[in-house]
Amino acid sequence: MLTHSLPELSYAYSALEPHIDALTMEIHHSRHHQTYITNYLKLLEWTGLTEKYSPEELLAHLDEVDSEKKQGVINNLGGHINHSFFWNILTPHPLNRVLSTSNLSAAIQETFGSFDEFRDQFAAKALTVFGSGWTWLVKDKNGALALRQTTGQNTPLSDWEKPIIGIDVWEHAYYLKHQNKRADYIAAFWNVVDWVRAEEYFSE
Ligand code: MN3
Repeated sequence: MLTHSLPELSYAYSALEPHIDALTMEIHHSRHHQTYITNYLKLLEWTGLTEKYSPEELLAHLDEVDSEKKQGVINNLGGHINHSFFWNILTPHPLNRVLSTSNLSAAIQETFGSFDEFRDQFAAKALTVFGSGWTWLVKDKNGALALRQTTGQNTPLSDWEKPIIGIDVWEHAYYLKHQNKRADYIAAFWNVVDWVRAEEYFSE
């Protein structure tokens, strides 16, 4: 379960090499992700809200946050929730990197026509997020698969949609290795997606 502290990765920073490099992983996790947590904890100091609610619960109780602090909390709490999700949808294990025959693969086939078509549409969305944001495969409120773009650290959870996979396309996620070539980073991402985990999220 997610807490208000930095979750440990289940793999080493270097474990996703050569697809995602160790230095990017280290800075992204230990600095960027940590900073989101530090920032919203500071904003909510003395309010008791982080003792009362888990991160996901807090997202559903933003009405209890002072109006002048709300956007800062949304940005930084979103950063914590999104990055915690992101680390778990990546894997160093070769067997997990394959989408085998499953409920999810059948749903992708049905929704997008084929896996290649899904991948092309997802990649096109990830490529066209303007500025900083994310692209997601989600299960919508009706249980159907859909693609979403979010800006900043907004999360599909705020719209009651369940992320199945997601890619962080903020420059900090790829600039060290790929500079401005976001398409190369998206291409590398497909090599490290944990489809076993995605299947679990889809089936929950
Ligand atoms: Mn990031």
